[in-house]
Amino acid sequence: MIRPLAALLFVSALSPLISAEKPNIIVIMADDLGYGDLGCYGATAVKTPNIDKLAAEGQRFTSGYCSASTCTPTRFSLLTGTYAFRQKGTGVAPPNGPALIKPGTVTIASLLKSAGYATAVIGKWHLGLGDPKPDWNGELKPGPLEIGFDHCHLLPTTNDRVPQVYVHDHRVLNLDPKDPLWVGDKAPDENHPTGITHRDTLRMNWTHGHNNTIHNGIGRIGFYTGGHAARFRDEDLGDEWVKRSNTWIEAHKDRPFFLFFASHDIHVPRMPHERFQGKTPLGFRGDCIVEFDWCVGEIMKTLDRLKLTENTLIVLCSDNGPVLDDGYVDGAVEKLGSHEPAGPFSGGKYSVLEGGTRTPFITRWPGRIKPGVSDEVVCTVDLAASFAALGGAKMPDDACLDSLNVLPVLLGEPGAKGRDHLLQQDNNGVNLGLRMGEWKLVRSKPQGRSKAVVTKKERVESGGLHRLYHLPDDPAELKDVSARNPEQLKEMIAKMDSIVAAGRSR
Ligand code: NG6
Ligand code: CA
Repeated sequence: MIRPLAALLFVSALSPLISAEKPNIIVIMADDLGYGDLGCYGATAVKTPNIDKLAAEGQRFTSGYCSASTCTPTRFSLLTGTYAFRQKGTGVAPPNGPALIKPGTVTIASLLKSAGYATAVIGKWHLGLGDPKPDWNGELKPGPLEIGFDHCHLLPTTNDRVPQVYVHDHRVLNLDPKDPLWVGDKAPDENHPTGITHRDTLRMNWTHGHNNTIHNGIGRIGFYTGGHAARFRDEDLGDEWVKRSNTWIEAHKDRPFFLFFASHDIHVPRMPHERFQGKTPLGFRGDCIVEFDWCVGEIMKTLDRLKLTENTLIVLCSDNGPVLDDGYVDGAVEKLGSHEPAGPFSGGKYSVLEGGTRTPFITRWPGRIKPGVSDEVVCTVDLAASFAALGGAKMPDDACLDSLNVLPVLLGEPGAKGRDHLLQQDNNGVNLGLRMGEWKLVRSKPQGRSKAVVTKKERVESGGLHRLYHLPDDPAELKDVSARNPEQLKEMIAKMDSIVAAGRSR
């Protein structure tokens, strides 16, 4: 696309590296979406025509990963380009958690901003706000705006964690000062209705946790009061992300932009809009996949309408593998049938088996990418370095410590090589996985251990600490072949240790 000369000159003044070829970039991240959950990855019980179209017009990766098997660490490493286990406290963030990425940190957003991009994040954040905790009735900073985003419109943590309000730039949207918002981890008084005291009134029962404050007839994690005018309905979240994104894209159509579209779908409580309810035989879990696909389609339509499709790179990915019962009774288990959320892999959310982090991964840029399927290894942690290369941003040597520039692979260039190794982690990096070519090493910590480093003594003593799998014969990681491949095992243990100990892998 040729941008008007005046706009070009204006942007050139901001960054000497800008060029007319710079594409817009949209990262669409689903929540808890598994490898097998989309039509283009083999699902038949749920139809995903928009995402399938994206895949047919771009590169579909069979070894595309997120870096962790829960949300917060994957998002931390997507934005910072650094494995989350390197920073303590990056496991699933609580409702009153502080901003985990400190102002001044180089991020995917600050890199692109320095290259002249307009930047925004719309949707789920879950990386904490404020320091040392969020000031829900005041300014919510630091947050995305302090680490490179020009604009944010957020679900602050998760849809199952309180409070159910939107954060718009630095403030809770529609907050009435006469009805202040209070958030805590203990009930504010003994009469506060909870998922335990009022269980029979709930419209979606809980199986574990999720029995604190009730909102929209659903028990949540954590307690809150007030802020009634600011509260959303779960059913409307998808529409909200689309509406806000379309407005922002349209307002920035004349300059390169970077949008992080962070859907809450298909995280619990799964409560799709009424018009998607009952659309699949899989219950609300499947219906939320349909809602997510609809959202993707709406963004695609907006790009078409604004004639931006040709010069926009879309990366579609997930933040961790699938889970069926994540705390609510929503039919996901009972209605599963023959659907395989993790495709051919074992494990899922919370696991370092392939199902935990090998997830859908699609790139489309009609002006540049030839359609195809790629078996090369790429990861969400690589997007920072790859986008820096694409946008012409200079990356300091001491930033994005694990982000590799895999841009040629993302663009489907013939002969381009992806990663030759990738570390995978669970929520806190207690358990690790290492993919190297056809091999996979799994390190499960002895119970009660929480450090990422294992001593030699522990390794010898703990016998079953490491398992080795040969993925082409055994994608489901069922047969430990470490005893038959001592050299391979030794090499991979040494590699895993060195990636952890070196503090960086770039
Ligand atoms: C767990 C929650 C789970 C989900 C997860 C975070 C319980 C019992 N389980 O602690 O429901 O919220 O955290 O999910 O509370 S994530 O996709 O955001 O990482
Ligand atoms: Ca998730």
